[in-house]
Amino acid sequence: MTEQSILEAIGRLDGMLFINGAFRPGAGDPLPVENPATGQVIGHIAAATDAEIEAAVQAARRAFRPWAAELPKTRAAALHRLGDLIAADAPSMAQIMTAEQGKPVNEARGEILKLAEACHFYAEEATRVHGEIVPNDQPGFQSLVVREPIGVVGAITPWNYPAELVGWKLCASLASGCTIVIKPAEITPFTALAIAEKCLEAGIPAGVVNVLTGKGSQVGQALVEHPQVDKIAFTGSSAVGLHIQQSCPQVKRMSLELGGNCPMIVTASADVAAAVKGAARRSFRNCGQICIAINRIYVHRSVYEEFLAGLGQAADALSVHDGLTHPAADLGAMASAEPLAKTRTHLEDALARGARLIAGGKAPEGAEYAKGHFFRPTVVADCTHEMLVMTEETFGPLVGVAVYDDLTEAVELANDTPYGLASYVYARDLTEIHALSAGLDYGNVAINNVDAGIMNAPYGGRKQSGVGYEHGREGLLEYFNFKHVRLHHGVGA
Ligand code: TXE
Repeated sequence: MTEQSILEAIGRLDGMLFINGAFRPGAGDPLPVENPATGQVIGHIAAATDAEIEAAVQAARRAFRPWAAELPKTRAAALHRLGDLIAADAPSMAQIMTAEQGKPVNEARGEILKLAEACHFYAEEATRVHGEIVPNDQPGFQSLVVREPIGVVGAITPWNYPAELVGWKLCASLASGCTIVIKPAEITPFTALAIAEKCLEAGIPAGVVNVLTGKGSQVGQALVEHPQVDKIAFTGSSAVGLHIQQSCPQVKRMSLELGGNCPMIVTASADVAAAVKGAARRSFRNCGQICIAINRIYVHRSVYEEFLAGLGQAADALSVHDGLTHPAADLGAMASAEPLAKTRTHLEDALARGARLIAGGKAPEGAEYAKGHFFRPTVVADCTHEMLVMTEETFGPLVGVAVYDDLTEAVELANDTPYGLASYVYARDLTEIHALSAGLDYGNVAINNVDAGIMNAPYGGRKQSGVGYEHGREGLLEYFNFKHVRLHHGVGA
């Protein structure tokens, strides 16, 4: 797609809301959306007004009973159509995502295709939500456990994975029979609106899916507080997640996928080359703007310098470019000035406290980078827990490396954080592998790989990384209430 055709594709979504099965121009104040690689304004969102928020929630309310009453195979067929439509339009949806978020087009297309896979996965799961018949302790009784969809879901999503982090909530809602009102991040609204277009094309009934744009503190907060929103599905910062929990005026179901500060441990028995490859991928993909990104690495002294040399070379070999003009680049622009500023702060703090710069450390040089939020993949070594890079989520292309001697010490350091989302281990000694997978206090432990989240296994964190799960059967059951029906046959009354 040319830049002009991208702007035309975004143009039809500019300022729009998706309410009750139709796009309508928002009546609220326009907020600009920028291309983070160039600073160019590519469109605007309308801050949804109270009346528009009410219209979306009421549309979802009205659509809930009929949608929940559909046969599972009907909901599954809609999800399969949606997955096919998204996959077919992946190239142009990817360009829209890159224009608003910055990740290179090839990476954006990969995310869109994974969203299509999620549609097909949840289509299959929709037809397998079985209840249970529980054996009773008294003759003549039988207990049935019935799963019933919760109702209207308010989904509030961030900017780092604008398709998947919307899609996982959308798919689970559609599969379970819930209806949904989505509030995407202010800086990445157009991907969510493009997904809504596919829902319309897929023939999903009016009101089942709605998209409101606007500021989180207004539109997101309105969904949290709305008495007719039955569940909140949130992905974002731990600070906002906690605020949502504390500010919600009713008791309602919540699934909160929050921040992380993920460690990696490389033991003396590790395949160091594999560990370097995994660390480079998981530390710098999407510019490190992912909750399961590796923030800090603990390396056994016997392989420390070998690992550092390898990771330094791997980081320096990564390409950084405007993701639209260089679709195959390894890193694009960071999504906004905020994560870039935080990355610089963590880097300066580490160097000031004695860290050693191994790779990167500054923005790439050249005219193409002048107007965007670019930064080289950066590695600092000899880190300690006095440094922000080892104790706070950076959410940028910066990773801190520390040396260790004793495995127990490495586990203590890795667990020394209020977060508990994902952790990574490279080791070939089985005793070490068992000790680490048991000792690491995280929702996900990846051993000799860096793929912490797959669609058919539960994905979620503990501690300040959130509550609830996405993916898998567990992720779908987050959208159901359970009803215990205790039946007496009347025999032997
Ligand atoms: O998250 P925010 P952002 C972390 C990461 C990152 C930080 C900020 O540390 O640096 O969060 O990222 C809406 N009531 N993660 O800005 O601010 C907001 O409009 C209701 C980890 O994306 O939490 C947006 O739609 N909603 C995470 C959404 O919440 C509110 C992925 C997320 O915004 C609100 C992303 C309010 N008061 C960020 N304030 C992960 N686990 O991957 C904001 N919002």
